[in-house]
Amino acid sequence: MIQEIKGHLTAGPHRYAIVVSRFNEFITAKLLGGAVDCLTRHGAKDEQITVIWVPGTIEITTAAKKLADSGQYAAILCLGAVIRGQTGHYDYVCQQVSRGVGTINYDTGVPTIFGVLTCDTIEQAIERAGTKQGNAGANAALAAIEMADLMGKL
Ligand code: INI
Repeated sequence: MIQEIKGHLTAGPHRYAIVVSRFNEFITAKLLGGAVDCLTRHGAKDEQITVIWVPGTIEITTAAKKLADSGQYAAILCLGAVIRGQTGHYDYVCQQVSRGVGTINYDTGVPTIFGVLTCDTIEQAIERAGTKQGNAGANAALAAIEMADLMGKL
């Protein structure tokens, strides 16, 4: 018989950390709202959620690594919004944060969720921050809840 292991979408007793970038706060505040709303609607109490603000997306991984190393959190949500400008800065920020989040996952084993928008236009970001394309913060929260539950079963 095949054994199947799945994470369920109940927040359980776990603690969740949300690291959110202040850069493009017009967008990231919406992602944060979506993430907190999703966590609480899946059973998390306020005391189980810690929000950490950082200056920009580049700084997300510095805080996330420290939180993962602390062993206090079942999952860490990384929320940011990188929007392409007229220079190559966008590419460096995207590379840094995606590599950083991946490294934290591998190195610490703490589910560290990539909830960073990487968009060509502000319109694309707005569409993913609670309008046409849903809310990427809420999606990140669902992944965090599922992974937190799953990790306890593996
Ligand atoms: N930070 C973002 O979160 N989004 C961006 O779109 C962005 N752009 O394009 O410049 C951005 N830059 C700041 C960066 O994350 C750092 O805070 C900064 O370089 C200081 O380290």
